[in-house]
Amino acid sequence: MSNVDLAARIPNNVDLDHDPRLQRALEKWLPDYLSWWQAMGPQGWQARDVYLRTAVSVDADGWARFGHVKMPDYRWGVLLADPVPARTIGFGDHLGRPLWQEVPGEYRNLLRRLIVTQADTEPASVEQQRRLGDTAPSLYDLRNLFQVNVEEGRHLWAMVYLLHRYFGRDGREEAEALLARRSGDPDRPRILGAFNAPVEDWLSYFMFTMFTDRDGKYQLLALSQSGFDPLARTCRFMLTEEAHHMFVGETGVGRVVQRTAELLQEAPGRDVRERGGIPLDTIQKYVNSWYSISLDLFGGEVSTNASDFFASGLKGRAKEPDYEDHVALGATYTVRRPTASGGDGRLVAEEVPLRNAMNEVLRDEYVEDNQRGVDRWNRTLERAGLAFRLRLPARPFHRAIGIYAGRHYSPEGEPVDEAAWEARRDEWLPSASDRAHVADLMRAVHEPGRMAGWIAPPSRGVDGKPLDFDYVRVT
Ligand code: BYC
Ligand code: FE
Ligand code: FE
Repeated sequence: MSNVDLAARIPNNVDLDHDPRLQRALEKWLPDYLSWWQAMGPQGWQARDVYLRTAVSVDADGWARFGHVKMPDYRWGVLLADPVPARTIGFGDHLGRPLWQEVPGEYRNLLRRLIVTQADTEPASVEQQRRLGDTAPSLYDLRNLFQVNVEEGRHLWAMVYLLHRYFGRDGREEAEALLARRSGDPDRPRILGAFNAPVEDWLSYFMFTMFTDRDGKYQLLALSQSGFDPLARTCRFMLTEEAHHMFVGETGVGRVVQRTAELLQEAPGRDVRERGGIPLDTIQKYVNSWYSISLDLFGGEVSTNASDFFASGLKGRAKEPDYEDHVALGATYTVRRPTASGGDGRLVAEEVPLRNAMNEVLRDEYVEDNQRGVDRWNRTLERAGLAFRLRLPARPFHRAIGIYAGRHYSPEGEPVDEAAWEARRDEWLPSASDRAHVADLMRAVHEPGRMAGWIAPPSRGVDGKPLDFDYVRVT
């Protein structure tokens, strides 16, 4: 099963050549995908050679091949992880029953919605990042941007395969619609909030890959547990690629922190802005912004959708096998919700049925994972002898989805009224002048091995190559 047919027009390990109808359908979608990629993918770089890894197998060792390719020639393939022997449905009402290899009729709409929502984020992120190539701080970073972009394209392929293979005509229509929506377009926006937010500078890009791609990691972990086996296997392989996206984010922000720390050490007390760096409090505001937008991606704290996804066996918890109780009936979960409407927003603990709190359970794991990254950034500050520490804002801060939406909270989680929010907003979220300063620093650096002045070099290159390797051939 794990043999990948690389000679095929669509590389795959799903025996596409034994299903001519499906193969024709996907081959018909391929040119539409390529037109979308040309129109909405990295602008101005399609003809350049980029040192990219391509997934060529699903074996843990040696699944990727590196080489210079032009992005439109990237081999976007359909790859499913090998089946897990003897796996059965691991949670919900069908616990212990055989996995579904075809769509269970009663859950068709629920499942399609999950797949379409996941799928929609992939091209959305490519659209959000399409102009960043103009201002990359180094060829190393430029290459990493394009690597992430082509892999998000492959993630779209992964989901479109499921839509075409398992959902007939509706699936084909959804696959077309995925190429028609546009990030940030008021008339046909992408489905989820964060995927309509502009990503205009590289600090935002690193925050996006740190926080928003990490939502991807947790949603994919939850879907990897799915009783619908093709979805589980697809997501399992996507996670292999996803790790690099978060590496780009965490080390990207880490290198900015490091550079700022160096500038502060060289000239204590001086404004790092004058020396071409990004102030720590600006970095904190970008954290506040992207972290809170990404928290929204987990959906409401109390959600009947989440309960349905879990009960049906379609979407589990990130580490479902680690729990003892896989049915989650009768159990409760404590959420801190604002006192009833008209109240002042103070939070009171409330017990809710565990199944309804599954979004929050997943968010808990996500928060912890982020904290580990923030702790690593703070170690850099500590080593530099600086007192400043970065931190994740409290969960109610700046939320648009769920029980905190429509109210205001400080980064410490204290309720604040409208006037206080307006007065302090620029302390908590990037202000126009913070954005202007960051925008001003965004200038492309194209000399191999050189870095822009606002970011430290990475500790090593890609695929064992030196830092001054020609990761992207600019001419
Ligand atoms: N923005 O019951 P509720 C990735 C909607 S990222 C706008 O509270 P539910 C990637 C919701 O749809 C991973 N709308 O939430 C990262 C519902 O609408 P309806 C993407 C939102 O349904 C970087 C209503 O509000 N994968 O891969 O339990 C680069 C009430 O919703 C939002 C997935 O998301 C929002 N933030 O949970 C590239 C996995 N949140 O039904 C890629 C699949 C909620 O009233 N999706 N709404 O019309 C899901 O599991 C669920 O749809 C969600 C929402 C967790 C997203
Ligand atoms: Fe993805
Ligand atoms: Fe990603």
